[in-house]
Amino acid sequence: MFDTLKPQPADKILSLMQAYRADPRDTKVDLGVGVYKDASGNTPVMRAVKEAERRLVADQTTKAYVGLAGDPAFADAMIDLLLADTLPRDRIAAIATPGGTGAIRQALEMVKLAAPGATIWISDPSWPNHASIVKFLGLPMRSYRYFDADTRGVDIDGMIADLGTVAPGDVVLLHGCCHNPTGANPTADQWTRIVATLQQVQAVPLVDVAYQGFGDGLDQDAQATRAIAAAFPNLMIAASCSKNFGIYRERTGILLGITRDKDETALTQANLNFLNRQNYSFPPDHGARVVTTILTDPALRAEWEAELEDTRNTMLTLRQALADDLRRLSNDDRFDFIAHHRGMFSLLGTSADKVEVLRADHGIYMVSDSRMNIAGLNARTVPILAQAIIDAGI
Ligand code: PLP
Ligand code: TYF
Repeated sequence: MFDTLKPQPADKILSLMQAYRADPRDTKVDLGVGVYKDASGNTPVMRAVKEAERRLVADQTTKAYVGLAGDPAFADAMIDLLLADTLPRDRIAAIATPGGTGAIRQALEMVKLAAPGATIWISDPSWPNHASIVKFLGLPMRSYRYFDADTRGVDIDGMIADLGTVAPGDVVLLHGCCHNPTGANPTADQWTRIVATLQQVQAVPLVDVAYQGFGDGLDQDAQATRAIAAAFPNLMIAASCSKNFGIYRERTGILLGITRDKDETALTQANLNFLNRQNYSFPPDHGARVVTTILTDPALRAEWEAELEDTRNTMLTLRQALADDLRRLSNDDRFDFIAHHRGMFSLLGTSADKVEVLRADHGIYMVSDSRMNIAGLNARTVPILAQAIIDAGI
């Protein structure tokens, strides 16, 4: 059987992670995979997570199965974090999933089940797994313009024009905040235009929220998602706890299906449970329980929010420092976009050849599309990167 297999395309982000690990240079700088790193290059377990895990180990009396949708308390806590009081609870169906990737996968499986002819619209560019999973499931796919290569901001007119051609019932995948890979995000006014356009064409939004709290703050980063949730009868939200709780390997995420009313919620919930059962039965529980413990304990939650806020501010400081150094070295403002971008990433907007020069000559690793993980920098490496960018003629 296995002799019929063909090699599969590698994930360029994960291949880069391996190449970095194999590089013997001690001056190497990892701006590849989207994992938060502190100034010494470590990805710490957050304080509130450590404490929640300590309590879980001490207090947990059983590891028996929970339920196909996961722990209902996790759904309630995540719905509150994502949507606050935007919608009545009986309009929301929810399943816990293995990470945000699991949520995206289940969302697309749901499209296959509920609307097999629907086209999935993806931003150009987007996180590579989006297109890869859509393709794997055999769903029709199209892309919409998103990034303005000149300004390195959102090409809002191109985006609105493309979204205006979406057919009723098509699914439009949006990054709720902190766009990956570009770092460019619509303003509040631009989101209003996007929502109006999607309403006009009767699209079904699928909002990917993988970085809540990494951009402008927990509530601010949820504003677009909440505006979308309030504006459509049906939509899905796929959220990841990997980054904002720093629990990457625990595989913790959630998929929300927003419905018209409580009868539709019951039907949607039953189908989401069914999808979980077809794929892995019960979703992982440990990370979800850690998240629930933190979100429902005021003191732990305050501790988590404070550490997340430090993380966010560290990235903003690094952005500003890099933009300032580049302004000084280049004697112009063409790199100011780095300070305006939000989230972990900025797309530098240069060629794969220049990215290769940075890797070969300077040991600086960024994804071939020129995406840099800002959190991979520190006060020592910011000037090194800035000088290398100038030396490479970017
Ligand atoms: N969506 C986007 C845009 C991402 O960048 C990521 C990566 O972390 C995910 C979803 C899902 O991540 P995970 O499956 O690790 O929770
Ligand atoms: O974009 C990133 O770097 C993160 C991590 O298949 C990631 O989202 C990368 C690739 C992948 C899963 C997670």
